[in-house]
Amino acid sequence: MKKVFYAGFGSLLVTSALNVNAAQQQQKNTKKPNIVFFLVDDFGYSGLSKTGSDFHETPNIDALFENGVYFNNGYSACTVCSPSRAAILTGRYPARLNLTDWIAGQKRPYAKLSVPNWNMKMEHERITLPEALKENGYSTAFIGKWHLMPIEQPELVDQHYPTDHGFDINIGGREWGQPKGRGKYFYPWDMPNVKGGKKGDYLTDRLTDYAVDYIDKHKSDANPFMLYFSYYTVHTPIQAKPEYVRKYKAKLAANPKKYQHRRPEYAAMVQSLDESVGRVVQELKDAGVYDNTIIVFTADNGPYWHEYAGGLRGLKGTSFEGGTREPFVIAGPGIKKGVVESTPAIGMDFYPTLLDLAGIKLKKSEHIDGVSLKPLLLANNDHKPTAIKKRSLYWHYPHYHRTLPYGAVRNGDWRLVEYFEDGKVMLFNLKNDPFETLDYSKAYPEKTVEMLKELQEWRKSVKAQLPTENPNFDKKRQFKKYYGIRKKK
Ligand SMILES: [Ca+2]
Repeated sequence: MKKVFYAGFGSLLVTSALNVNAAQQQQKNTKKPNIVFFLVDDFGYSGLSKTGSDFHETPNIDALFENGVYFNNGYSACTVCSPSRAAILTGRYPARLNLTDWIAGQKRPYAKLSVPNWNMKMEHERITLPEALKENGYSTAFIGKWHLMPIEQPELVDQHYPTDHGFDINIGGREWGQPKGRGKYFYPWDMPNVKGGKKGDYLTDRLTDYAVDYIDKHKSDANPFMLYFSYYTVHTPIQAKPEYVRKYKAKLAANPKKYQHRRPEYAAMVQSLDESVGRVVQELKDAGVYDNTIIVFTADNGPYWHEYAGGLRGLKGTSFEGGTREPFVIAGPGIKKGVVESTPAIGMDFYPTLLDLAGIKLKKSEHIDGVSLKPLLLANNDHKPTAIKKRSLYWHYPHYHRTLPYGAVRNGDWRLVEYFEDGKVMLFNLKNDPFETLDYSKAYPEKTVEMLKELQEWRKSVKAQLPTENPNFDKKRQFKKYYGIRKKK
């Protein structure tokens, strides 16, 4: 009897263990994919070896391109930080959010036009991407630069941390558009929840420690995670590890005329970025979750400091392609590998695309300006992405920066820019002239009128705010620049 009992108990244990294994297997098979979202600051189009840099060394990021689909007509939603970031998180055009400039924007009180009274925060009524994922069981972590807090309304700032918009954890996110700790990119950090470190430690490395640690802690969870790694790098101040700077100085000195990208300090920052991506990907592999993780790599606007965007016209803060064309890669389970996709895509598309790839019902009333790129991503796919290929993309920047206030529309190979001060338009054909050297508006008047009308109708449809005549316009003082926060009395 005793023996039978033990035998029975033993088999119960075995059965139970089998059930657990089966359950784990089942869970593994049905568990939604994890998401790792790499968002780089001020990176622009050509900072990677893969996208044309002849000087930077980016083997780890380039490997993402080999493992996924690279949209070589991928765009950020704006030519500056905060609007692009809000567009990714809400799936809405900055114009529709009325969040149209970096926070807190440039002040030009004597310019010809007064900029509209724009919104320096995401409204809580919006269901953000991390909130939509949380509704579906995801753990969510934010690491790095946030730059979405209404600093001109100090009483509201505490309601707009990453943790107020769908992230369980915030490491380092504040109102800052760049590192503002005493050491900037070096210790001491003085950032929310960024602990530890010693003299000489580098911010990109420290934030990567947190990313690696987060994956390790959540690798065995029953539920999936989204890690949103929003780098402070490669925004100014340009500060890099001295040993890497020495390396790139030597590289440049050995072939001084060879390179288009030729800033050793910047190249050294890019190397730290690349190592960070490599460490996170390796951790995904070591943790056994790589095969069930979607990886996104993109940036929020064009390059600022190193003044080269792969030959594209313009940089951050301009109306040209160099301001908004970005590396734009999506890799993961079921996604084609090493494919270059030429269909234009934009920051708002990530929200519906990630939901769709995770098998989550789309929230069409939220991400209304994005489309799911899934039909372009999957290897086995019957869906014809005709509508995605035909759609137009729009930009609305009613602000002064390294540009006059402007709007733009891209359809197919054509791109039209309209400047609001004087109504000047420029028409480019990106197929014939990717560097936007030729204005076709006079040669193609019908196309110009058609696209201008389309842009204007779109602005009405999203209730875009336009600048107005400035009663304080002063021709002599119009270019005086006011940076940063308006002083409160
Ligand atoms: Ca930026």
